[in-house]
Amino acid sequence: MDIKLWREILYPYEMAVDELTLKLNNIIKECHATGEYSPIEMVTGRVKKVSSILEKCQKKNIALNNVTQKVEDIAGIRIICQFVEDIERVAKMLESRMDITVIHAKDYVKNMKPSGYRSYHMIVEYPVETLKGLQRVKVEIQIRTLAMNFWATIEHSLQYKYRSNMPEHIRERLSAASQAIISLDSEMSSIREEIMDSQNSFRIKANIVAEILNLIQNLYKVANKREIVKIQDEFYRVYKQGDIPTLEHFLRELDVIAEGYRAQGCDSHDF
Ligand code: 0O2
Repeated sequence: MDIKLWREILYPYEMAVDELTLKLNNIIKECHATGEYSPIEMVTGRVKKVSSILEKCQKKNIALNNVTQKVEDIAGIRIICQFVEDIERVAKMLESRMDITVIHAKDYVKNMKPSGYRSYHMIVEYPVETLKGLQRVKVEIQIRTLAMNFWATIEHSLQYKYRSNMPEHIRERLSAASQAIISLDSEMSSIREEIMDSQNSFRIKANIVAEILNLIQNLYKVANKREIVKIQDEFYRVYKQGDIPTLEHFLRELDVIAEGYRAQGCDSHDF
């Protein structure tokens, strides 16, 4: 197959990876904007290199004209979560999406691989609009915790280094490390509520402060300078106190002032 043909084959996969990465990142953004906890911490994506596709075809005896049917991870998305509990939540979220059709899933979290590898895998179909029309491409979505990802990344590079000859003592140490990862994940899960609470109040506070600063900025354009200085001093005083109810109360008061000036809707794009 010549390079041009590979480019044509891989282009829809690139579109799928770009679109899914954007959409999944938007879930994180939406959660942050609404002050909700995001079960997704981070998203990455890649299209498999031609050399790796060829290697896989050789290993699995796949004819090149069957590549798109038989190689299911040409497009890959990796979703990283903070807690083990988030993995199932994210998987359910994906299953219920209109733009994704789940073909099959493998749960290596419940059924750890002999290597110690843990992750939840989904092979899905995702439609992309290309110049040739609608194409449904397969995408492998891997969902795992930060700790699982740390282990898998290290193990993957060691696999690459040793190929099929990984020394027994390294294998044993990786296996011990994977047990440590299980303990770490379960320890984190046990204090999950506490961690989530503190992250949540940090986000809520950041959102309120952003709204306050936005209103003050809008008032700058319409209110008299002495009043603005007074509002700013009051904001610094309230901000130093740091508690959410006081900040919320200040925001409500500021809202009333802004309403008086009709300054709520002014945005910074106004010339
Ligand atoms: P790469 O280089 O990451 O792309 P498949 O090989 O996908 O056709 P298989 O082996 O049944 O079929 O799929 P599986 O087991 O779900 O593995 C798919 C991917 O999961 C792998 O892709 C790896 O990315 C990851 N994976 C699976 N097992 C391990 C493991 O023991 N250690 C690590 N670090 N990753 C693993 P590739 O193509 O094998 O590799």
